[in-house]
Amino acid sequence: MGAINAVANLAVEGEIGILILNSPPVNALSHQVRAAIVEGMQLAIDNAAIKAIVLICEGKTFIAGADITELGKPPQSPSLVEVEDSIENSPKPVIAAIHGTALGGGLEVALCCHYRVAVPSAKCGLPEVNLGLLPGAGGTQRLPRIVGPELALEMVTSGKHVDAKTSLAAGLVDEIVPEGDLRGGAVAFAKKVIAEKRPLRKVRDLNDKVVAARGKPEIFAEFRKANARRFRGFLAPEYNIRTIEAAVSLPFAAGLQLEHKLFMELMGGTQSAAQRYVFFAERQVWKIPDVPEDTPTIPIKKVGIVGAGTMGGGISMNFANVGIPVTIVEMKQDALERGLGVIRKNYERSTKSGRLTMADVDKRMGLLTGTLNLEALADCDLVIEAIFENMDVKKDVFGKLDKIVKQGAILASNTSALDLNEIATAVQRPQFVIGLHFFSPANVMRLLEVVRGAKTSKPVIATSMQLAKKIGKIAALVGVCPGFVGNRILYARSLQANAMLMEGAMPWDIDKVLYDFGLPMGPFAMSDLAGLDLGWIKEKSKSSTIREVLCEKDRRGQKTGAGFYDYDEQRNARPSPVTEQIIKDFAAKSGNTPRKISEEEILERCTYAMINEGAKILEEGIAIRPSDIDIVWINGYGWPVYRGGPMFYGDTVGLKNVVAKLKEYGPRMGKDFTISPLLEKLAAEGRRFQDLK
Ligand code: 3H9
Repeated sequence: MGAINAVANLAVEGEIGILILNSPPVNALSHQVRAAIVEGMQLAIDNAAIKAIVLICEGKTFIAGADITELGKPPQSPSLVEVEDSIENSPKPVIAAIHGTALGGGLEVALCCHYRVAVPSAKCGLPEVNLGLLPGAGGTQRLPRIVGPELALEMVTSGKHVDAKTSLAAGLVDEIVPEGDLRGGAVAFAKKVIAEKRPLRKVRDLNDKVVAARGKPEIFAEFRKANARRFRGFLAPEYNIRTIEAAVSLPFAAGLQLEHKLFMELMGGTQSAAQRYVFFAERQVWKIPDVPEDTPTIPIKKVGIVGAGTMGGGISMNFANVGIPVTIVEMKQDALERGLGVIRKNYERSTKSGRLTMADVDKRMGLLTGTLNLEALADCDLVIEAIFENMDVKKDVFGKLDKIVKQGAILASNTSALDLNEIATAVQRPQFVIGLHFFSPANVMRLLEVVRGAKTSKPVIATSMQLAKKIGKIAALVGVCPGFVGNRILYARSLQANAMLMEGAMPWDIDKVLYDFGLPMGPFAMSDLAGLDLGWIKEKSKSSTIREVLCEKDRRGQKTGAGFYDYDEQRNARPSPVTEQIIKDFAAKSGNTPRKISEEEILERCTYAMINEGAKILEEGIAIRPSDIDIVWINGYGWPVYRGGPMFYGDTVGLKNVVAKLKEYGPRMGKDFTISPLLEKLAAEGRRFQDLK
């Protein structure tokens, strides 16, 4: 076996040369890996004993793409295209041997091999779109030539990984070889290629499938239409579609040229910069500086949930989904039955879309036990309290749980705003108390804010983070403050939105700006969805706020057919003259002279107030890093990923500009508004949040 460089070897087995890459963690196409492939190919070609070449990887996966850390930096030779040429133009057949995932540039390299074999668990994909990119090394031109434009469109715009069986059926993979013996299977396949004198098949020369789609623009028109909602605001999906169109309508070389041009355009834009940042942010968020990876964890074999309402039910589903039994406690039998009924209905809805079978539903429901007896939680390893937001009631429940639940178990609260440290005073084991703030609907939303109390122990934190991963959430560790990270920033935004109502803007003016910015909805549409009567008590209502007046008029949001907006039967919103009058009356009382507020001002005041609040959160150590705040807002509130989260957006706009604008708006920002010293400091130094280490 001959070493090529630190990340590759060339082994010779009879007539087969085996080029083995070993560059953990994912064999990404770093400069070193690229150099190794070019050199290894040359060595194999020069070796007269070798008749065919197998390209295979050590470790957990085949090449998972270009090295994302190198993207955007000055190119270093050999380029990926040179690597591909060295394979595709080889006079000896090259076989890609795939395990794990062949992704992005990795699949593009495999597509330059003459044949591909894979183990049954392998997956192939072109996920560049998730980085705001398109496959820039020929993938957009080669993939449709193998699998046809329809599947290619789906793959490049969704980034989804296709399993080995589907890959085989689509022609992407030529043979499935036994799991656990990829090398043996690939060598056997290579021998067959030699024995049968199979040709040096180049994907670039396959034209049948693209020719068949020529002159059928409806393929693309329909695809665009069907996915318009999913693609809203994103550049990359449309660019990807154009490259597949080019594969169909242009010769290979011209298609490649367009691919390169569009790739470079995306690469230089802010959307891709944001999405690449988010890729790493999603991986960083799990790393807690003072809770090392080897921190012991508590096995969670049984979970208890207090409260079978919307939150309790949704939370329970997360655990049942991964096979963990859950005991749900309610106060009254009818509430318990209602809660369990809602869970079943939610599951049954998934059978309609084909995501679950009825057997799956029964299995999951079988893991849920309802009871009116708190004592039934005695042997749980984790109990999550999910009752309404009232400190006294929560403390009472925690006090009881402390006496009932076995020692060593975690006692968690799903509070979205209350002081976790105060809740922890109700128990004798505050080190076992933590906040697990799920977002509604808890069975759907990906975000989990894990709230660290002053006394929460490291194993309890480590366990919570590990469990979050297990149930498919993305968890951000945050500290205790009103509203934690997500809702605290939301509050800063709503102060601005409400203030602007008093200055002359209407809810729909503000919502439109934020929707156009890329959020799923603005603050007023969101309030209507959540219900305006959250925390509203009829008897105490004194017509003192817009919200109170709306509730008094039974405009309590979507559920009553009216809130800030009027709703039709299909819940389509339209501006409401009633709301408009209420707002105008309040504005008149406030003494403001109404003015036309520009879209720019609406956007800046809302988003810059958020950035400012985020900076305060960092100053106070409530979030570990700016990118954690971005993860919260992307996954909990639908901040558009192509804008990278509020903190990244601040960096994009330039913190100097943010501060200058906040100062310009001055008193309009509110009498209690202050600029974060950290934000001012970074702005003055010309630094970004990303520069904070
Ligand atoms: C591309 O190919 C462009 C070309 O078309 C054109 C070029 C001209 N580079 O996710 P994990 C790191 S664009 C650098 O936790 P898993 C990751 O940060 C690329 N680093 O593991 C993490 O580091 P750390 C298209 C990468 O088992 C560690 O590896 N390809 C890369 O859950 C482990 O990652 C993609 O977009 C990379 N390409 O999942 C694929 N990939 O430990 C991106 C990973 O320090 N990768 N790292 O936090 C993935 O989807 C997943 O990593 C994978 C493994 C499924 C492979």
